[in-house]
Amino acid sequence: MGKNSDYQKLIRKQYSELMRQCQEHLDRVEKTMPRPVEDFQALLSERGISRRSFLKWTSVTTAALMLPPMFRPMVARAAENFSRLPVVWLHFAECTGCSESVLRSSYPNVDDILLDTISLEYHETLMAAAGYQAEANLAKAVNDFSGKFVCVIEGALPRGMDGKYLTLGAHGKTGLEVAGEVTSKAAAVICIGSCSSFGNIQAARPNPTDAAGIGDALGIRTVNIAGCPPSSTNFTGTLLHFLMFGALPPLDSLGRPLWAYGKRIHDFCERRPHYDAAEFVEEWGDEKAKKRWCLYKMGCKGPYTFSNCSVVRFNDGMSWPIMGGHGCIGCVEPGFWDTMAPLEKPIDDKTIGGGERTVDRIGLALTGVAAAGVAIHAGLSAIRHGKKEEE
Ligand code: FSX
Ligand code: SF4
Ligand code: F3S
Repeated sequence: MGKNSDYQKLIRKQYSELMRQCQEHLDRVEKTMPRPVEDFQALLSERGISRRSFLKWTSVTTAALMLPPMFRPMVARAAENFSRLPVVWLHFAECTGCSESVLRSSYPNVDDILLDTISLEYHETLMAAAGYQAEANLAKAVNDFSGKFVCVIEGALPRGMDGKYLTLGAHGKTGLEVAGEVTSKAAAVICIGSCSSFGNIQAARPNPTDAAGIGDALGIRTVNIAGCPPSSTNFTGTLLHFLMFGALPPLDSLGRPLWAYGKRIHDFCERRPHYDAAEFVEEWGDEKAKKRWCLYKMGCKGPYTFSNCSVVRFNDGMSWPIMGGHGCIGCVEPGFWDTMAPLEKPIDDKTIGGGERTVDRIGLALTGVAAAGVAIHAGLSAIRHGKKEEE
């Protein structure tokens, strides 16, 4: 009892300290960063989001970020200041699905409206400029906001032939050169999607261009919002955390924010009771599929995958892969095209009993890896952009 209340006191003290840091940081942001172009509350009501829905969103987001309810007003304040954060958004080897999925939405929720207000100083898909003018715009943004902007990167970097498999712009610079120049001036580097995080399809065997994720290609620490494409909530939540504390959230050993990628899909899946009852879909479209039984035998890789997809979902919270009837292919994990193949068959073609034992063994091993990667620094990660530190 005594020990418990000492522990609670310690936690309360740590959270009060964190709150003080958060308030001080937001004061600094409001003093030093450019004023928001639009009034966020006015924008919400213009888009039909009531005050009540916004407050509900702050509760959900605070909980998702693994912060106690006392931080709700801080989440709201960070949202109101979202457009103060200058963002330079680079594209390398990818399909642009990440931009499409997070920046375009038919029925905007609060996360989507936040992304609409993002202060994009440079974004090749959305800007009108091209050629020399685009290069000049990038140089200006990097110069004007040196040390203050967040560099968001989509796409992998081909390293073969000194990076010449991917050249950009009027001067034909390689992706490696552009990424190196811009990230060296950024306050933080956030990789959006599995391509920039881990290389993804570009790096799948036999990887003819020697493509890699940004962290590996440049030897820097990056925050990896993995997924092909990733969820907009995981991206906005990470930016909100950065605005609130001036630091990145705690990450797992793969650079993914723990609040979003800390739990295994298989443990939060609506079909899990069917797995436990050994009720499996055996063929696409069979009676068992209609009953929404477990997709393990159809190759679901939820047992090996860490992400909050079942909670945050996609398409304005409407659905997620398993709800849609297909197994998870492990799109948030490094090298999933190779390590999770065949995508529509269990990795290990064993009997159900053997499969279950394998699943449980692998799941436990992966949980151990994630736990070992947890960085507990009073709720904050000290990891900032920079050269990789000694692990
Ligand atoms: Fe990759 Fe994003 Fe998949 Fe595509 O840019 S994570 S291929 S959805 O678009 O980078
Ligand atoms: Fe859900 Fe897939 Fe696990 Fe089945 S195997 S419970 S469908 S995550
Ligand atoms: Fe990707 Fe699996 Fe989620 S395929 S979107 S990690 S359910």
